[in-house]
Amino acid sequence: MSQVKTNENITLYHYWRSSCSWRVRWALQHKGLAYTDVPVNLLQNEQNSPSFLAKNPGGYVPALQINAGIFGESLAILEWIEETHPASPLLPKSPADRLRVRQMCQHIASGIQPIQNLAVMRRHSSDPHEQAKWASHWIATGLEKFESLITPFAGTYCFGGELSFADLCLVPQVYNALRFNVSLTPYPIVTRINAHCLTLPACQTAAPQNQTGAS
Ligand SMILES: N[C@@H](CCC(=O)N[C@@H](CS)C(=O)NCC(=O)O)C(=O)O
Repeated sequence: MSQVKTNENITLYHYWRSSCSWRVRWALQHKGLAYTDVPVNLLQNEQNSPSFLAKNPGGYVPALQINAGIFGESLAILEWIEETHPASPLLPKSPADRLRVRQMCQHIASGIQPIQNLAVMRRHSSDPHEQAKWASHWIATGLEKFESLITPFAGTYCFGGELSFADLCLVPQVYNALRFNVSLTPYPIVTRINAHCLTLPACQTAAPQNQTGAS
């Protein structure tokens, strides 16, 4: 990715395996925006340390520092990236099409991901086996509905022939699905889009295994 000249000084607080962080890393890479990365180790509960909570009171990664301000919520961050760096767009042109892409994003970001978050799984059970069963159930249910949702619109990507926020949400969610042994066989469109996106250099550079601290 060639880097774009930008007036912002960007720092990303993130965790290598966090699907929400991957969305933002991918958008930054896709737009060619340079950033400093600061790993936040979720397994060591660093997201709840006083120093991190002072940065993002939500206690979640990712958080993006832009010059003096620091912001949480991956989809809000994606919107900022798109608004301030419109080249190589990640949203379609018409409002109705944008609405459809945002619907796809929310299906994953509000409907699937939160239920298999670390804090939620731990609250559900202290047994790792039970936690995994919980996560795989909700991911499979969510992906089944996502497959139906995108069926009328999908092309190479979730929405037609152009990469969009929806793909940035889908691929990290599929990564989580595989971590929890969810079979992708019932979701052929999701499987095809995921396989294609994984060939994109920006997606790869942003992928979990290529981040600091990955094991
Ligand atoms: N809605 C938030 C959710 C962020 C989120 O759930 N992040 C996860 C990692 S993907 C996290 O920090 N989990 C820490 C925890 O569960 O304590 C976003 O999209 O940024």
